[in-house]
Amino acid sequence: MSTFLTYVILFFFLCKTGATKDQQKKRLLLNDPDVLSDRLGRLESLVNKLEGTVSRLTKSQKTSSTYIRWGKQMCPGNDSLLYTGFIGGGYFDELGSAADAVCLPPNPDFTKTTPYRSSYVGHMYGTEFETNFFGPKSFDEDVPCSVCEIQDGTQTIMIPGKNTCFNGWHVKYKGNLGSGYYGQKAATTFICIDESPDYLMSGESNTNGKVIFEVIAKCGALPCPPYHEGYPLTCVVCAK
Ligand SMILES: [Ca+2]
Repeated sequence: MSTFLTYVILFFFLCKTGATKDQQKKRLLLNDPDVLSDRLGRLESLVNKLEGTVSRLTKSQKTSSTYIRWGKQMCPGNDSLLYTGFIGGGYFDELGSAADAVCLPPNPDFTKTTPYRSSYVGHMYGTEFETNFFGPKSFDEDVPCSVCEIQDGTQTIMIPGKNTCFNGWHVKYKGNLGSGYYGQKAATTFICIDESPDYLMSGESNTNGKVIFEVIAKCGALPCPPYHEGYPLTCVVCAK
């Protein structure tokens, strides 16, 4: 038993002595100017590397996104206006019309400046509201659009059927879903028309072109509820 106690005491003594020597070594090293200089150098190098990483990450996070505000001549909030122009697209009564809508700029550039005579072409028309649904006396009014760059996020999404955004996203603009009339020849796509649209100046006459109607729900494969037969669909553009 006494031998065992002797070993235990010896063990703790050796440990304590070892720790004390280590501590002394550390104190000595920290008081050594060469060691301090070396450590400072390594720290500076590490800080430089970290600064580079932070700078790269900050730049990559500044990558923003654009969206089109259909029916409006300005962007919401602090978003930058790239340009405001005219909704362009295919003629409503032509079978081969391009289906999509585009936001045409007001200052187009041309490389060919004589009228092209071939019949084998695509057509670009302006766009009219074809009902009074979208705004006061909107029927036949020509419709503008704006291309906006978001300043407070990097992603945008258009949600048909909603006029609020999900958690973590914020509303850029909300309004009503628009498309062509189902009985017309041209295919179209759904676009989100601002709830309070502007009209192009002097555009109230009936000249047709691409035309926009409200979109209503049709129950069946579409579950009702939550949808309702005949209810016009809202829409929202969200960003985060
Ligand atoms: Ca018109």
